[in-house]
Amino acid sequence: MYTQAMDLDRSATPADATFTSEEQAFNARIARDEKIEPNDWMPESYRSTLIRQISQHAHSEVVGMLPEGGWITRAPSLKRKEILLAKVQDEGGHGLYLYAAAETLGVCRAELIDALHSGRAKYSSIFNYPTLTWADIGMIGWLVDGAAIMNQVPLCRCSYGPYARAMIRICKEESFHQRQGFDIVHTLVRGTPEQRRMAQESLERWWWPTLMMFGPHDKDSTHTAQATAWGIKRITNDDLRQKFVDVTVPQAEYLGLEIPDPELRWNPERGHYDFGPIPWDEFWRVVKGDGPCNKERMAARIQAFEEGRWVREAAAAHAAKARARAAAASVASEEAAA
Ligand code: BYC
Repeated sequence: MYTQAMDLDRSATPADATFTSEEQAFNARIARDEKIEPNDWMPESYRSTLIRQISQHAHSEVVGMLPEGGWITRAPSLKRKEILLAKVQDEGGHGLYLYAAAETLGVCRAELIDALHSGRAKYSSIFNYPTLTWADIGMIGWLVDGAAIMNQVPLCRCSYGPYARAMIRICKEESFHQRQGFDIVHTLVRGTPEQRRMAQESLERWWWPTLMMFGPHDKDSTHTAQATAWGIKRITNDDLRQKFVDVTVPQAEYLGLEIPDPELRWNPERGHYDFGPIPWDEFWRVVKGDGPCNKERMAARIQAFEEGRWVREAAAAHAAKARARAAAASVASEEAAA
């Protein structure tokens, strides 16, 4: 349902005499849709763009555990609790694959985490909204994971090998997450009038923040043109947002829920749904740190990081001792052989 066509516009790849021979070879590989691997030559700006995007993506997965994590103890049944626990663990795993993919670009994880904790790195705006009711857990799965899949399926064909390969596994898991969210909402809309109201109220809070997840309009997007030329981004922010709206409106109709947009209507000439203006002031406020939960989210992440410090230090001390023992054993065996 969320699969994308992924043709890359080859005309976007320049073959210019002002490029060095290394750059020309790199551009030719991008034009042939070859994967770039960690030890291959790459322009520094390609490397830094990937570090920025992959680490922000990793941070989003890890911060994204918080809004749902708070509902694990309050899930309405043992089955829902088990599913939610597994989903939140999956998000932690996604963060780990992505930090590992970023590390292949020569940056260390401690630096990336420090950038998050000090407010220098971004993470997805969506995780700065509160989860007030159980319906919000359904909405995160249905809408937020649905939007994430729409954005991430094209990244499975990103030009950087380790990122593309991490995304394949992540997308498989996100697909399950989206379905479990839809199942929660589907159950609520078939429940009591109060449960239906809860689902509708939740949709009203999550709809616009979900559309903002795709990032600013293409005309305001700083990175899209270059990221597309490099085969990192395959589909623009606006095109992905439109695909998401087109897929989601019929799902909302099936659920009997009303999307909170009076301007939403099918446009037969465009073959797409038209929708109303996105509240970009709110988006930038949230991105700049002034959303409903930014401070709470960062405080929770920093606390978890500090509470886990002794485990990391103990593991590092154990690894150092094991290395020293192995080195001593190898010296002893060399002496015995001499
Ligand atoms: N929130 O030039 P643009 C998940 C920033 S986790 C905050 O279009 P780009 C899940 C952008 O960084 C899913 N900031 O940028 C987890 C840039 O600022 P900088 C997370 C945003 O990179 C747990 C500026 O705005 N997914 O699914 O070409 C539970 C201009 O934007 C946002 C990913 O991370 C935003 N929403 O395009 C449940 C996917 N949007 O960096 C679910 C990977 C934009 O210059 N990332 N900005 O200071 C991407 O695909 C791209 O980075 C984006 C933005 C489409 C997000």
